[in-house]
Amino acid sequence: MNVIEEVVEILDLLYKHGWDERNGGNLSYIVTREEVSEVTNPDIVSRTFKYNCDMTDLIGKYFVITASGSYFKNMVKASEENLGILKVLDKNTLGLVWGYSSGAHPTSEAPTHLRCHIERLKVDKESRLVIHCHTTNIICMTHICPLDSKFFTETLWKMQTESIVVFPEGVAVLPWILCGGDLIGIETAKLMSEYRSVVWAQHGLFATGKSLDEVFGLIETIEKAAEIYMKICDKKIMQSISNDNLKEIAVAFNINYRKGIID
Ligand code: 2HA
Ligand code: ZN
Repeated sequence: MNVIEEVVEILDLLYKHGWDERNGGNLSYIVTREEVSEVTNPDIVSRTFKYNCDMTDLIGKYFVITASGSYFKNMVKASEENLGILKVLDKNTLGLVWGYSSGAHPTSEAPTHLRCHIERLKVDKESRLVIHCHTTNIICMTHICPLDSKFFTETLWKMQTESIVVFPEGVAVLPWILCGGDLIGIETAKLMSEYRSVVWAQHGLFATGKSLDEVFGLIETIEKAAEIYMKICDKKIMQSISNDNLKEIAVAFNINYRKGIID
């Protein structure tokens, strides 16, 4: 499979899980020149897009980025319309080398994605992927829980044994902020220096990582924990995972979990 086929497979799965209705969600994925060459000539730029965010750290890199207004539902049948491959040409410019065949441009969240990549690459040189999606139960939690990273982290860790193994750094939470703008991008990117996932209140999730499988798995695990929470939050609890249980998991799996949550 080439990178476009790999990305389409994940976007289709996100759609089928119900996390990307209509034009909800977006993705950006760093791909190598060799991977781009399997799809198109990496040196022919057909259009450019200007941004006022500073992309100096990303110059020369290629990205697969979902199109503005694209429906994940349609990715399999119309990937060339709904996806683009772009090269960071200079500090403020993306150049299109493939895709957006109906004249589209990158997702409105592109500057947020690029800011997140810059922060993640500072702490993890192998980081490649940012996915934004509208995970139902995480959104539910932001209506009824305190919008506090510590609360979300502890609660999600305690919903199932796997949580602390999959996201030992926890999850960060932002209050409601207008999407598509600079402020939400700057605030999300700041949190990305410590977290791979950031919850947007009443909106969804931003998740990052090294590979399509890793990030999809992170989203699935966080959303599964949130689903369990939503199913039991109004029930009488007979027993749950204790702080000591979590510490036992951490020792057994050699997990360096975020301190200050359960200790
Ligand atoms: O692309 O999800 O946050 C549509 C969105 C904006
Ligand atoms: Zn969204």
